[in-house]
Amino acid sequence: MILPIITYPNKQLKTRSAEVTSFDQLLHRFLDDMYETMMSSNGIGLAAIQVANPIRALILCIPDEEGNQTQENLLEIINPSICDPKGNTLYQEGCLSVPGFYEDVERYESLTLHYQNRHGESCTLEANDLLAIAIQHEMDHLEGKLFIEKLTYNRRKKFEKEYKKALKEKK
Ligand code: Y12
Ligand code: CO
Repeated sequence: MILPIITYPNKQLKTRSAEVTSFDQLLHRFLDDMYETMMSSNGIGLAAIQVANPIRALILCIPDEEGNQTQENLLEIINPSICDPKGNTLYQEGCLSVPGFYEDVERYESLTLHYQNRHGESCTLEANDLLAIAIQHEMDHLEGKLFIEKLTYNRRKKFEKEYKKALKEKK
C-alpha cells in the first residue's frame, strides 16, 4: 500500500521517533509499505516519520552503477546508531518531504552503522559515499530534523525564498 508522505512545514516531521521493540508482522507490513511508497515517488531513502509513523525505522535503496534500484540493494534499518564517523563531504541533497528543493549539505564521509534488521537481529555495516550521506540524512529524520536545518544562513534564506514563491504559485 502506498502511504501519504508528509511534507514541510508539517510539525510531525519535528517528532523524535521512538525505539522499535516489536519485530512482528505489523512492522514487516509497514516496512513493505514504506518500500512501495519510496519507489513510487522515485526516492532512494525514506524514514518512518515521513509517513507519519514516529518509530526509529528507515529504508534505503541506493542505485547501482547503472542507476538501477533493485530490491537486492534494499536496506531496512531499525534502531540505528553511528560510530566512528570520519571525514567531511558536501553533497546536493533532496528529500521527499521537501519536494522540489535541493541544496549542498555537509556530512561525514564514512561511518560504521549498528542497527537491527526487520527480525530484530543486530547488524553492522561500513558505509561511505552516497550510502553514508543517505544514512545521515535519514537518521536526522529520526531526531525530527530536516536537511534544510543544516544549511548555511544564505542557503537557508534561499530555501525560504523559493518556498514562499512556490506557495504563491500554488494559490
Ligand atoms: C542523498 C541525499 C539525500 C538522500 C535522502 C533521500 N532523498 C530522496 O530519496 C529524495 C527524493 C526526491 C525525489 C523526487 O522526485 C519525485 O518526487 C518524483 C523529488 O522531486 C521533487 O520533489 C519534484 C525530490 C526528492 C539520500 C542521498
Ligand atoms: Co528526507
